[in-house]
Amino acid sequence: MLACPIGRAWWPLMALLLPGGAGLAAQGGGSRAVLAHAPAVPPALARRPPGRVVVRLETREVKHQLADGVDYTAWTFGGQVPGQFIRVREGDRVEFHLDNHPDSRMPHNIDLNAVTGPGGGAAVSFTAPGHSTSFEFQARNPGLFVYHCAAVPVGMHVANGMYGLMLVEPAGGLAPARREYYLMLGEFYTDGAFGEPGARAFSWEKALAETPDYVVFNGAVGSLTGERALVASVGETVRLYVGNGGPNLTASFHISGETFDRVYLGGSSQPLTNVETVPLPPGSAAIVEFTVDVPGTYPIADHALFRAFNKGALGTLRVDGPPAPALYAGRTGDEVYLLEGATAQVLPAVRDTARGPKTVAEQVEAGRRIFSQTCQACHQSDGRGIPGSFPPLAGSDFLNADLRRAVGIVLNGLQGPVVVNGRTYNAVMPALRLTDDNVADVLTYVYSQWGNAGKVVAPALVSQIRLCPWCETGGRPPGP
Ligand code: HEC
Ligand SMILES: [Cu+2]
Repeated sequence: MLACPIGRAWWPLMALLLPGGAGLAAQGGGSRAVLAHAPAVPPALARRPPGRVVVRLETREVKHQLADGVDYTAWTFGGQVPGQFIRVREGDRVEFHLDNHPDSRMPHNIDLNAVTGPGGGAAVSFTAPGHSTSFEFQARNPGLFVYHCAAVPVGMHVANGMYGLMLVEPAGGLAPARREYYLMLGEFYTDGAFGEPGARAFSWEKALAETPDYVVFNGAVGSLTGERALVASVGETVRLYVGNGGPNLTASFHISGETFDRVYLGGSSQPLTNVETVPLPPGSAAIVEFTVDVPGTYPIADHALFRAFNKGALGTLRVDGPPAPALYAGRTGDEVYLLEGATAQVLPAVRDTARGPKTVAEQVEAGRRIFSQTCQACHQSDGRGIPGSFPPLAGSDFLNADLRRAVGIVLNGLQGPVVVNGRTYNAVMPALRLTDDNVADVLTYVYSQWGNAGKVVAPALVSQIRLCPWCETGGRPPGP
């Protein structure tokens, strides 16, 4: 988002000429704030003087997709989880309207942590279905603040998705940043296991025990992966507005491979610098800034890792641009690591070649061990994977259709959407550091199990594919 170069005197004209072009549009008794759905952020406010701003937010109860095949009735501010991003300026007088959709079954209200006054507006904004309430406040403290519903039972309204962020820009505006994104973590407590398909309902027991099935960015598993990954180019400054809606867990916001240059916790004007992980208790937010220097794919995660890999709190930042070998040289070696004096007996995965190639039975046996050490954590010991996260290898049409592709996946990893037995998975399988023998054995094992196609993979084929990854598909991993 670039700062608007147009001076103060031009501001009123700008608002008329470009409704929405700079965060506000002209309207009767004030200017109407432009709201945005995550991961978008409304445009910067062009350093205008403080004024009267009208914010209209609608509460709606909607059918929401938590994960592939998993539906949930979310309660929302603006129709999505998280709620729409509100952007005003320090000193603005905000005329706030809360509209509760006539189809709602619940009354709702709003507690804005940016408001100075009892309950942050909750007491005066209680709104029955089909009604609209309004109240006014001055945006006094600059910073990034959470808002949420505070109608009883409060925890349940928040657990159903009723939270969002409001930015109060400081009087002098924010420094220009090429990219701005809105990310919010939240938990879902359902009457099913993670990924269990169907229409799921809220679980009071799990919410009380603080054991969510889902911990996700922007309301759903996969909201920031594949085609929805965040993007930037080398040299650009990225500003993330990151919040935690909770309702229960403290988040540990992290991007793997990117140290944050500056982190402004809540409304602080003093940044923390060179931060690896940002602690975000429920009901808090931070502005996170960094410049991207090395191209590639960066995992965005809650560093509480079972939430990231098993409950959904995983996204992607894709950076394009020229390589930067001075900062990051990529892999510079890959060889078998043998303990000094080790023999084939103590390291059974490496075989005495004098005995000739392994029999298929030997390959399957060796592959079983590699599978339990390397693949099982994700694909599970019975090869059935975890719905919504890790695709099955047992009876996988994708695996059985193309042996060379399977070898390529084990060598190079896989990301982006992939359809296995009619279900789409969109996650990341890392490249695994295995020798050619290991890859041949583990795939021979996988093909020999669970009704799979019984193919045998020779180490020589693996070496050939390693030398020429994705040869057959012109250098790109084959898609669905
Ligand atoms: C860290 C977790 C993880 C590990 C470890 C892992 N995988 Fe995967 N694997 C995945 C994910 C996630 C996908 C789907 C990736 C996507 O959505 O693009 C996948 C996809 C696959 C696929 C293609 C889809 C299918 O179900 O047929 C194959 C084949 C596969 N993995 C084999 C293996 C083998 C063999 C190993 C062990 C040598 C292994 N994986 C280890 C996570 C993992
Ligand atoms: Cu509510």
